[in-house]
Amino acid sequence: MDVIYTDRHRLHRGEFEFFAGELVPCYEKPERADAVLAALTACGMAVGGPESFCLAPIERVHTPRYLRFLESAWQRWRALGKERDALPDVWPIRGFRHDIEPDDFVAQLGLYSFDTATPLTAGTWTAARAAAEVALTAQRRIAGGARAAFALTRPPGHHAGADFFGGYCFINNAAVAAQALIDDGARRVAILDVDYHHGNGTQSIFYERADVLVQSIHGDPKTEYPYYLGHADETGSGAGTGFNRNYPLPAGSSTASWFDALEAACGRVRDFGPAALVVPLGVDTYVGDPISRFRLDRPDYLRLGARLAALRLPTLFVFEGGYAVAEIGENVVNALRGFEEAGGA
Ligand code: 6XA
Ligand code: ZN
Repeated sequence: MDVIYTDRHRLHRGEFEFFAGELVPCYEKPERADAVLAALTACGMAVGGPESFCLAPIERVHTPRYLRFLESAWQRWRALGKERDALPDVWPIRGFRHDIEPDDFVAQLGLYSFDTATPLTAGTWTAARAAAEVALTAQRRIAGGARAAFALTRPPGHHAGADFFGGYCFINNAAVAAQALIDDGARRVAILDVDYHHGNGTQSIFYERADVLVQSIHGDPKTEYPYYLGHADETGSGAGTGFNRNYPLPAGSSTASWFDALEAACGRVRDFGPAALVVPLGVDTYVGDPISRFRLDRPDYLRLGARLAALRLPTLFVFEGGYAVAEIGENVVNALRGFEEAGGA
């Protein structure tokens, strides 16, 4: 299967994040993508670079105001005399105004974000934009008739909404790719997010849409990040009613129950009849992941890939989370190999 990758991801290298009130080294680090690339190369997968794109396909998913903010953020932070990464410290929660953009840079940082785990750094914009180009290049392969492609994106994307960043994500790579598939003529696209964390950004972007089915299997938000979205009763609204499905599972759930959820989600993909499938692929479902609590083991990713291949759809995998760096490459390779060996590509 075609793999798209760029080493521009390394330009985004956060130093610290807040984790349960403590400043700790970022879990989301360049070594993650480097490890995946090494594993893919070792097993002989063809790796290509991204094409260039203007902002238009990214603006189909994100607001111009938000993208302008991201693009200029580092320069404005530097102009305040700052050298370390930018992190927000105030947010406009319930009852505050979101329609007026404050002039103050830190206030804007809060307007456009939702956590303290996602440092904005000197190279964040370049890396995030390059990741979107990786996803769009992989999308073009699918639109051009490829059976499958893997976008090795970093920073990840599925927590980023139309106008906010968080959860290590700035641009929602999978959403940008799904929208591009629609814009290239697909009547319906299914997204099946298998990362440990609920894809809140993707859900919010497509929540009122009937042409993009969004499903996510994840740790129950009552105890797991991102906490405030991802419950089973969130099924879409307006025209999108019935086109959003969540499968929250308790932290510590068995692998058997995870695959039961996958089976239910695949059944809904089949019934929806999409032209293509987008899979935000996080491997933080791995039993050894340092920040997550499911129990999938290495061979389980082969089974995941094989199950997705059985849907017989053009399939675009987009890399998301996974923090057990020593095993991350093997787990991603297994998902893609499982797909290929089951006749997927
Ligand atoms: C912040 C946890 C962010 C989780 C990011 C992730 N404390 N999302 O892996 O899929
Ligand atoms: Zn995750």
